[in-house]
Amino acid sequence: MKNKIALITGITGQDGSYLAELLLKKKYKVHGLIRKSSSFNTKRIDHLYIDPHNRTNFFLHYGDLTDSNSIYNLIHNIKPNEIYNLGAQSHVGVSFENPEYTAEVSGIGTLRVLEAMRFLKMKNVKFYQASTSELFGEKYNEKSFNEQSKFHPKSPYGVAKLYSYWITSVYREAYGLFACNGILFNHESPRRGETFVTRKITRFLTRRKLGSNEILYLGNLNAKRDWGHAKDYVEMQWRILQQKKSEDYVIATGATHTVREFIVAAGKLLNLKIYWSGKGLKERGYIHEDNRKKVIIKVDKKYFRPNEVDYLRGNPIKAQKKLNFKPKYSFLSLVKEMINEDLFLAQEELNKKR
Ligand code: NAP
Ligand code: F7E
Repeated sequence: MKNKIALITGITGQDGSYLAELLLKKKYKVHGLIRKSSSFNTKRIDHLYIDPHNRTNFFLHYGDLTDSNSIYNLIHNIKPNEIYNLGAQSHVGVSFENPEYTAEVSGIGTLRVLEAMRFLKMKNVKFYQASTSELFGEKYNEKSFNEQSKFHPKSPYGVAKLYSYWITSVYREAYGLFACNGILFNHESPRRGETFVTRKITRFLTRRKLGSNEILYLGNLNAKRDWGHAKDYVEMQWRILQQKKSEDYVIATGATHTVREFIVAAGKLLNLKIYWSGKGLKERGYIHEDNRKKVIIKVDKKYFRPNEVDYLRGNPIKAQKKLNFKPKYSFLSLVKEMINEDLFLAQEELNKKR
């Protein structure tokens, strides 16, 4: 049997790196779109790279989701069987600062890929769109969100992704493309970008454990998120494209936790008991150390968004039934893995300084 060929946009990101590993294990030829950057941006996939002068199933190509020609040429040249569109300006907070760029990449970028597929008459190619729980910004008398829930994005990122969601659905209906949306709730891992809240917390607490005296500044501690593990979720991205019919799926754990709960759980794993005092911008997180109360966490309004999604909890019943979705990680095993890997990193940093 010939190896299947996959194209991944966003291959240098958290999900792209895990998905590439998964597909290589399944004997795919994996092609990734990477952006030109003045410093290295391939840290998460360096372990997969083999000089193409040698035998390899892993190939990287320069391109950009804002550049139609680079996308068209790439798809034309590699003739993929599956396209995973994971590339995005994916930070919700940053999308308020760079709304136009976010729309270009996370919205119109999707159209560029779909248009290339349409021009090239690629009806047998399967397309996965990285949709998001940020489409649901508002709770309408429901405890959890499913594929039928009403969308109400609250950020330029959410609106860009809403465009991508609908254009994927329109190309499926209008041109018969096999195009699917995976509506994924937050998923984390030791490879999560360091400015997302979970990683910011695990990086900080592990350094603190090893003696750092920094303070962690955070925004909304009451926001609730449904946090899963990226490894479990990329497996579902693949399964969505292995179905007979192209459909949209919610992928979530079905549980939700506040940011504060994440901090407490992470602290506990490091034997750091965190106490809280004050409210709103005056809230502080502290520990007892050397018989003294030491403040280690403060709230800074800089990290609040102009518009916040307060509550996210997904309902993954469809994925459980049709994709046999059974995540391997629990909330606690996710936090534990992040803490363990960041503790290792923090120790390495310390060793370098000595
Ligand atoms: P991530 O770590 O931020 O990775 C984003 C990827 O997109 C990176 O490879 C980045 O390249 C690339 N990218 C950014 N701008 C680009 C451009 N102009 N052209 C081409 N590529 C570009 O995101 P992630 O957490 O892996 O998420 C993967 C996808 O799922 C994203 O679309 C995200 O919006 C979506 N999503 C994520 C979650 C989650 O909780 N993680 C949940 C739902 C949906 P550089 O490395 O060069 O920056
Ligand atoms: O924020 C609050 C923040 O930036 C989570 C992206 O992958 O998931 C991600 O978006 C919550 C929010 O993720 C800080 O206000 C408090 O309520 O880790 P985050 P996100 O915004 O949920 C969705 C599903 C995606 O699709 C996105 O691509 O934590 N929060 N204090 C903070 N957040 C950050 N980043 N930094 C803080 O200091």
